[in-house]
Amino acid sequence: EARLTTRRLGRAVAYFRRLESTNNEAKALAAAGCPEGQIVVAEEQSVGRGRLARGWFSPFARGVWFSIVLRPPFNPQDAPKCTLLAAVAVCRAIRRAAGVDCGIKWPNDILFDGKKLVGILTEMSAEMDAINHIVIGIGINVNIGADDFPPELRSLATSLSIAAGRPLSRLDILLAALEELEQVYGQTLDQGFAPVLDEWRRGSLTLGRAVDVIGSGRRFSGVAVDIDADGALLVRTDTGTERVLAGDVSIRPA
Ligand code: BT5
Repeated sequence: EARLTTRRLGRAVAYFRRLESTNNEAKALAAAGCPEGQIVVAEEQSVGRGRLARGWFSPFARGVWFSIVLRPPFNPQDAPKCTLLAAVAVCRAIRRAAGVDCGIKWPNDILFDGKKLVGILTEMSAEMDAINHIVIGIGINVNIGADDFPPELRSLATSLSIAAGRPLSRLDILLAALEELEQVYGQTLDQGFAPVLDEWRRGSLTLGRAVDVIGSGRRFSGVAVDIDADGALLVRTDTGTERVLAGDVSIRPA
């Protein structure tokens, strides 16, 4: 029987059959003063959200669709790194609970076999120069067959059951994710972001690759050389090094 071993994350659980978006519900709970570590889980999202008003396919009982409320003592500028933190933790969880080795595409995609397995959406509420709360929304495709994805996602998306070749327990995946998130978050509170950034670099599919970048109204190509202390992607172009704090990156085929 599965048992949650965390102390803080996932001790308060709001569970729903169907929500528009777990991030929306988590933001409402956070604004109403819920404890740090509160999670919101839904079996299905009717309006699951990606970044920039994009959608997230969230079919009933086929994935782990959840959000976590954190109240970290970080600066607002540290918020983008919380996405990297979550990606590192979820990669660990997937390796441990499903035996699947995945890679991270900057900033928020976890890929297997070049296709998206997990999406992460971090949203922050800050006042003055302090974070009020951060909501990290995580969508993990678990038991979704290749033919179950809508046609437009078939060449882009994959699931743990496809990767592992067998169905998996969604509860096991959720518990492992909460445990790894608590561990990585605790480590970051103690030691700062350097260990997370290093683990992110080791798990990265983006570094060292030729990339096309679209972000902040710009569009350019280059080679992704590193991430900086803010978690921004550094891309070497013909004319210099560009710093990308938010945007979309596509990796050129090798
Ligand atoms: C993301 O955005 O990848 C963030 C996804 C976050 C989803 C979680 S689920 C729990 C929480 N509640 C929410 O409402 N959201 C969070 P982005 O990088 O913008 O990627 C979005 C793109 O991924 C879409 O435009 C599709 O191309 C693709 N996509 C949509 N659903 C997918 C799925 N289930 N699996 C793989 N790719 C998908």
